[in-house]
Amino acid sequence: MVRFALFAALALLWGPGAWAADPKEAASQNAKPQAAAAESSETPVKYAEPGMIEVPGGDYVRGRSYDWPDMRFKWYPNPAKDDTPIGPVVIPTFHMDEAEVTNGKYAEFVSQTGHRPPFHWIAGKFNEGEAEQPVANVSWDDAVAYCAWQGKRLPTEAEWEKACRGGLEQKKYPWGDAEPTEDLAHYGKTEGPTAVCGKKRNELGLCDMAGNVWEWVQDYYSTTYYADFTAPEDVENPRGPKEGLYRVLRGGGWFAGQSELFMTCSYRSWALPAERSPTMGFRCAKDAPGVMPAASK
Ligand SMILES: [Ca+2]
Repeated sequence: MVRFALFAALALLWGPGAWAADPKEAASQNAKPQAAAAESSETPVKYAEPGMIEVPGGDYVRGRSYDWPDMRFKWYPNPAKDDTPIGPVVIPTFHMDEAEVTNGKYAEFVSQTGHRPPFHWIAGKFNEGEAEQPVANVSWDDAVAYCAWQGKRLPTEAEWEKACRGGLEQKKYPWGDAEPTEDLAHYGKTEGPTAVCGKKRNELGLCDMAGNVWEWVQDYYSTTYYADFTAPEDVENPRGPKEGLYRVLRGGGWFAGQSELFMTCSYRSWALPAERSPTMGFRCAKDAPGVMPAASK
């Protein structure tokens, strides 16, 4: 337990910018792509529109509803409690990309718009064999620009968490409370990300909500956002703090230094919007037709 606490404390003291940046050193340019795992979903996926899945609106309990084994120690770092207290939120029905945006899709965007490619692409092109891997080394602004080009937007933090949970209530992970395995998530690696949708989909049919790459969401980050969340109107379609330095990242990534706790549906990370890391990508969302817009800022 103490070892766990020390690790968690170190990870936090290190700071998210630091540990988001750290994998850059681990990600060798010569890293070989992982072979795409076989599609493990047996239930046919129900699409709302090509590549997108409807996330039913309604209320759910947001946040971490269980204790970490050592969090009752007085010295436990406060930022680790940023996903508490839990509370109900209500979001409208929306559409979510089934998968993280891939290199292949991002390359179309780069070629059609002249937008800057990720800095590790050589001569503006991703490595052969990596078309189906999630794009990484993209800033929050790159992600926003890509989604806008697609007629979409980033999901809000509350939307992302609802999508992660699917129909499950107050569970740790997209699949329930069982600890992650190789079949469920791509994590604990040194080589890099893997082709999207190679692991078991969640109940809604969404891929890689835990692991593969961290995902930018729309909201600004504040450590005390959930604790400050007291006004009744905050419950309805929350969109995060009005301002901030950092943007939220969700879902954990492939990198070995990032433990299971980062892959829970409640875990909140953050980075400067300009940060680009081999562990960080994104997916887009969209208002459902005829439903009140979710994010306008
Ligand atoms: Ca992910």
